[in-house]
Amino acid sequence: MAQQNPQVLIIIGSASDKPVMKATEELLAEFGIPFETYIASAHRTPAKVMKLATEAEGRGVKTIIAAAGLAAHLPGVIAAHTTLPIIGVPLEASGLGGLDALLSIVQMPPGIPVACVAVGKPGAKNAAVLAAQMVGLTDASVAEKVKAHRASMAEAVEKANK
Ligand code: RP5
Repeated sequence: MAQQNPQVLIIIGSASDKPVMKATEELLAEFGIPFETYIASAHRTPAKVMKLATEAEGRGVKTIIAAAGLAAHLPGVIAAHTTLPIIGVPLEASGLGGLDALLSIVQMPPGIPVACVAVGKPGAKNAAVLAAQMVGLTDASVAEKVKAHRASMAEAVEKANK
């Protein structure tokens, strides 16, 4: 999905990551946040990853969500090329259940952080919420939508009780 002034970039390591990361796109759209999604791999297309990361701040992007499976170096490599906050989503792409990607993303060296969310679809959703919370720091309409989203979850729990 390409829009004119993206506030958030989603970068996924492979087209095979698209089904899970659809949840991120859906939530960002619900929060009314303009975003763009790219397929770029830290290992297969490193120059493209570097270009996206280095140009993002100048384009007005506030945060980058990076999702990958296996040896998931994508979020860390992006973090190495920009001081924008990076949200990493570990994906399950092997018999290891995503533990490989989780450790690859979360164990960043001091000074170059990646905010790592849960493995798979829960993390894909939380990446969007966390990005919206960041965007909401300077955009009151997004902050309101985040609060409304939280309230709707509470309502859903109460409804389930009835
Ligand atoms: C990672 O390798 C991708 O993010 C994906 O999760 C995994 C498998 O990629 P494909 O072989 O399906 O392209 O880099």
